[in-house]
Amino acid sequence: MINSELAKIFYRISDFLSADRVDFKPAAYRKAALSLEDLKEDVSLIYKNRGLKAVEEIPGIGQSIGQKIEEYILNGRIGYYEELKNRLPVNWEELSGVQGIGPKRAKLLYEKLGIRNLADLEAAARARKISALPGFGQKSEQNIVEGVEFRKMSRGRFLLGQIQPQAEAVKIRLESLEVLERIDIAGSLRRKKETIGDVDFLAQTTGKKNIAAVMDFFTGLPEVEKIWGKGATKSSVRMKNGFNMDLRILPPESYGAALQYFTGSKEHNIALRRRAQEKGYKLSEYGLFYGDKIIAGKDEIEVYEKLGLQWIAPELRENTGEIQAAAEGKLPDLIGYGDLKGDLHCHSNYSDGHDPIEDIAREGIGMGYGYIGIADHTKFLKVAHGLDEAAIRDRNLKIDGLNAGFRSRGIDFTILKGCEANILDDGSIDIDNETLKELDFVIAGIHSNFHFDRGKMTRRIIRAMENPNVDIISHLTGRLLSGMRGSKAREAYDLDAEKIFETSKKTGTILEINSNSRRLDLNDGHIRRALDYGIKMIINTDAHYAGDLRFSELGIAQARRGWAEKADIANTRRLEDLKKILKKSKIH
Ligand code: DGT
Ligand code: CA
Ligand code: CA
Repeated sequence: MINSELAKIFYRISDFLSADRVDFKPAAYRKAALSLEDLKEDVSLIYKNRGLKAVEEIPGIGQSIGQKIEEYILNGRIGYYEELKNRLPVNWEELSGVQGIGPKRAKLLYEKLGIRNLADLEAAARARKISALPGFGQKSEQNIVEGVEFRKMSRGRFLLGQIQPQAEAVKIRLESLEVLERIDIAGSLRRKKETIGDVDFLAQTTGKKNIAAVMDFFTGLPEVEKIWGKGATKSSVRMKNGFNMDLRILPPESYGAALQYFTGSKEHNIALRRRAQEKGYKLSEYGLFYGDKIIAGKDEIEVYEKLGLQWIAPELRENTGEIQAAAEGKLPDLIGYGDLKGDLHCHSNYSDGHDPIEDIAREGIGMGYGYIGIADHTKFLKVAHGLDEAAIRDRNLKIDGLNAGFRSRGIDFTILKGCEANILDDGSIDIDNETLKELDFVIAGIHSNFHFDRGKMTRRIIRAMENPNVDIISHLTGRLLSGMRGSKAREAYDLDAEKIFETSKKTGTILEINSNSRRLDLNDGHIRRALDYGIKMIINTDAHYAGDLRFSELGIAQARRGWAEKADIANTRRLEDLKKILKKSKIH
């Protein structure tokens, strides 16, 4: 599909135009880019089959952009875009990934200091040349240094939520090959790490002809952009979306050992090999050996068993104590992917969500849930159409009506009335307590002033937790991972997590595990630490579309990576039991 290539170009054009401080046009190009990303049909096919007119009729496109699409389809380039690029010849991909660098600043940095890329930017910031420029100061110079560091760290990785569906789709197509006896996803994707470097497939088949057929199919996938290598045991490709995939072919006798090896992590494997050595064995991707004799290899479970270990779920394989726990038979009984009974963080079209409450409820019912909670933004967040007290009450009536409808039709499903209120600078909440009390639950989150220092930020959140009407804190650390659309990363707020966990324990405030692929906040490390405190957590999706409820899978993966069990997660409970831990100040 050229839709995503074109979308990328239009995002760029939009950025170039805003660097030039042009009005309106940047928004038009962004809109076109978004529309192309959502378009199911390949725009070049629309053009081919139904002509330019049909392209221009796509929402957000119109005549001028339509012609540029035509130009790209016919010539593989857009003159207007080339011209803009020549005027500002910087590596925008690199620069825009740095926190605090927008198009206007990039232009200024290029014109005044000749900064074209990340290396130039870092050098200039370290040489203190940036703070002297108009509109920059020492603080923003320091931020740039930190932003560059952070950007370097996260470069070249992709979000789990972006890669997983694409890898699953490829897997399904490979499964359709009759000559394939087995196919598995290994690597960080099997471990459900929040970001993925590349996708690792393992497959089982035998015979030259069959292997060649599988490799032809794999390297011939329509999404493949470049073939790095193609052989009898391994092929590697780059996909049009920018990520790499490896496929390894294995014989049945060592398939399990290879699955273990290529699932990693490297650290887990090193520790496991050491354990094998201590027992007088040798472990490799070919099997577990005693001298020349293979004692395990066919099945992964057997490899662990022969090493005196319980089978370890891939999400735990990071060498953070899982091998010891497996040896003692003390691995956690992890929360399962089907264990959630509801989702409390859904935005409806009363605020900035896309869908009406009834559609979100229908999706929840379809997922087998017993309840969902509507947590619309509140008034401080104007960009998200935040609701004031009166609007909340108005929406509550609507929910009461829908619930009455479920009861009268004998549907065992409840919509809970909630909100995602804002934690203001001093830790107070932007909705009055009387209104909060009328709700079934209250989420509070930070949506402004992310840069507070550690003490101030920690006090701010603690004060919110001490409000008896606040049940849940959403996305505690505010970190954002950078996505494939080049969306910016944001570092976690500077806060004292230990103090917050203590307060959570004391006040009974539940901490959210936000399932959004860019957030996954709490992260795995925090989840594990929270368990030490015995804090309750909840897995929410922060859905802005009804379909987003499905992303709970990512939050569950994160919870499993944090060693969480079913009982640790509030929304594995049935509604009656959940209610007992909500509204912590109220007697039910
Ligand atoms: P990624 O792709 O960066 O997200 O992370 P992984 O874990 O998928 O790493 P990758 O694709 O380089 O390799 C897949 C697995 O293969 C890795 O998790 C463990 C295993 N592996 C690869 N190279 C080594 C190595 O040098 N030593 C050991 N012990 N294992 C390795
Ligand atoms: Ca990998
Ligand atoms: Ca790999």
